[in-house]
Amino acid sequence: MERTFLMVKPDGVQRNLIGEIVSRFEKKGFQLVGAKLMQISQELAEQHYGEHKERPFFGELVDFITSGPVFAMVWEGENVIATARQMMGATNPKDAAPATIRGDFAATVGKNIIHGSDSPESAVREIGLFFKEEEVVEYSKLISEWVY
Ligand code: IDP
Repeated sequence: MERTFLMVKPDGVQRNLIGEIVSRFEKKGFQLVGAKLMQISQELAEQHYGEHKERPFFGELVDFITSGPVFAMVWEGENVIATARQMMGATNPKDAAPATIRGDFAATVGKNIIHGSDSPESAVREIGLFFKEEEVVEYSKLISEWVY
């Protein structure tokens, strides 16, 4: 079963969208296996967004992601990495389709509500950055039989 790292960014927390976002992934049939409200340090932000270090918006991105609490999550399910990216919508909300999270709730690329791993390699890296092994819980639900 695949796992991905999803995070409600500070704008999503401030706008009371944690419940809405968790609900969408629950209803889809994915299983929450780790979650915490946390304040990201400068160091963790720079590690997490390391691939964007040379981009002109890097400073702005790190300032934003450390500007308030985020809600970090690990979700599990078949094809959850790619499906979660589809449910999030395009990076720039102006291109995000209706019924996606960014399409429905976000207006600008700088404040686009949610982060999600873009590949199996990023998922492993990001889960490891944000969660200790014992913070990710392995458990089964009877509903899985009705989803798969
Ligand atoms: P993703 O979040 O959809 O995976 P990435 O290309 O990995 O998109 O970019 C990481 C984050 O950087 C985006 O979610 C967005 O918040 C921010 N970002 C991307 N491009 C810009 C930009 O041109 N200006 C400001 N922020 C940007």
